[in-house]
Amino acid sequence: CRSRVIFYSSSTIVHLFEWRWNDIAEECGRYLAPNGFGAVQISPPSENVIVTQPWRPWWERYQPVSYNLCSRSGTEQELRDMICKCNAVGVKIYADVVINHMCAPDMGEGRRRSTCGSFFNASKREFPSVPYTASHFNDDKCPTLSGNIETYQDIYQVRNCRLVGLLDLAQDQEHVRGRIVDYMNRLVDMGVAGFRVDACKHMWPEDLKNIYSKLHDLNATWFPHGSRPLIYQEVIDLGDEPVKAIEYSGLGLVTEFKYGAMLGSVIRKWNQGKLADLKTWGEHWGLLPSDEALVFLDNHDNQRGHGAGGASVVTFREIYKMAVAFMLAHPYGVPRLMSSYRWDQRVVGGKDQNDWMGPPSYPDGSTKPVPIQPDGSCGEGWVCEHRWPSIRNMVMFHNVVDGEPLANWWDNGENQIAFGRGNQGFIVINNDDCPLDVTLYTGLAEGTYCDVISGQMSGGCCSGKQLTVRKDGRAHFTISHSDPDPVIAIHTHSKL
Ligand code: LM2
Ligand code: CA
Repeated sequence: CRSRVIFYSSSTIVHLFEWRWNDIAEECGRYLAPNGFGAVQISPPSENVIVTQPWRPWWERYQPVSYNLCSRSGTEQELRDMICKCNAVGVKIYADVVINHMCAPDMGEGRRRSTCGSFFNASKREFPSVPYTASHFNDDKCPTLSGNIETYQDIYQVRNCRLVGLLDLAQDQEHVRGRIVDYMNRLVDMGVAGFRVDACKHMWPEDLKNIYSKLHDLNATWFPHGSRPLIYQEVIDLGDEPVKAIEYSGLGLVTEFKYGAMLGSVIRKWNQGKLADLKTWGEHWGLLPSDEALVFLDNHDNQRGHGAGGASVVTFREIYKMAVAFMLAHPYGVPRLMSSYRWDQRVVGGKDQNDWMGPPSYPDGSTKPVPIQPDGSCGEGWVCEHRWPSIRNMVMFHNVVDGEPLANWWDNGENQIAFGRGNQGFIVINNDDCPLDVTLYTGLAEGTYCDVISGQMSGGCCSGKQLTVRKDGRAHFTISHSDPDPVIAIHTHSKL
């Protein structure tokens, strides 16, 4: 495996939720690298409990029983092979690591109920293949009678009690930290470039700091000597609890949950929200400093009513493309895209009864491969948002304008906005119920540009709308409000 030369910085992460390692390996070479994606977030690679009631839910992977590397996504060898192939084409792998807890105590015992066949006894809190025993859990420190987190207003409960009943590991013990560090270092040595750390809110920042400080440098086969793992920590801070995202931001990036909740609300025009308000989008909205924030519209939890973010978050089901275009055009944060699978929603009393449903799979529970159709979309229930043409093209826009400041903002005071990034790119969005028809200063050089939302450049030809930037840098834009994609985006690499 050798590395390709990269001419632009590509930072966009795509979460290939529940994909098999073999499919990710192919996707890196055939699609992600050529289209400028920077990295893949993979589902947890560690061995987990097999849940059959309900049948093989996606969330069984958040109940580890060991740090052996086999799961529904594949074997350790397949994982290794995938990491190698992706690194070889310059696509980084970030592993989702579940280190706050093990499985729930009522998950039984034996070898049959774990994805690699490792023995465990949940009720006795014994996980011999790590090994962990009862003394490695936090129960003695948890102040509640149930042993579970009962209120999020008490930081001791949040950190030392069981999250939704899951056996809570004592990261203040050297033994526990050591097993976690060994696990993460095995992945670093295999070539991952970093981690999405699950449930950080439920671990003490000083323990995490200790763990991160013991991680190896990235594998020098693919990364410059001395490179450190990139860590983004899942901390849900919507502002109403005593645990704050800033407690973690010195340690790595932090997931900014306000981003998707607030942007979704604005795009839905809830509470008098309008796109013009986004002129000050970023820190002014109470978001973390831009260089500390991992940003996303939806994640695997809140797209199905789990986790946090609420009803305002947008998903593949609606208004996703406009929101993605804004996110990838705007300089705030490190962006992550969701790549989902479909499931049948059955909402009863505000709750989706099918929110547990796992990925497309065979009757024996094994995950189906991701087939690619002739038109480039995915089959078998895989949504593949990252393959939607306008989303793919906005990933390249994001790369082309990297490092350029927000420039030439325009709005109509309502839901029509436009902005540029230095003199490298320009985007116009119409979320009003009336046409947009306006001449704007773009900052771009004179010439004809191809709109990458309605089409793209290929072989010197533009398959979408064409925009003419005049000598004075101005261009005339029209966007119908009935256009299914009421966005125009042009950049220096889409010049005819
Ligand atoms: C996360 N971030 O902090 C993950 O993003 C989220 O997906 C995980 O919850 C959670 N933390 C723990 O890793 C998911 C899912 C839960 C599910 C847990 C454990 O959202 O619903 O809980 O994984 O599999 C399930 C049941 C729940 C039950 C629990 C324990 O849904 O009802 O609680 O298992 O048996 C009694
Ligand atoms: Ca904890």
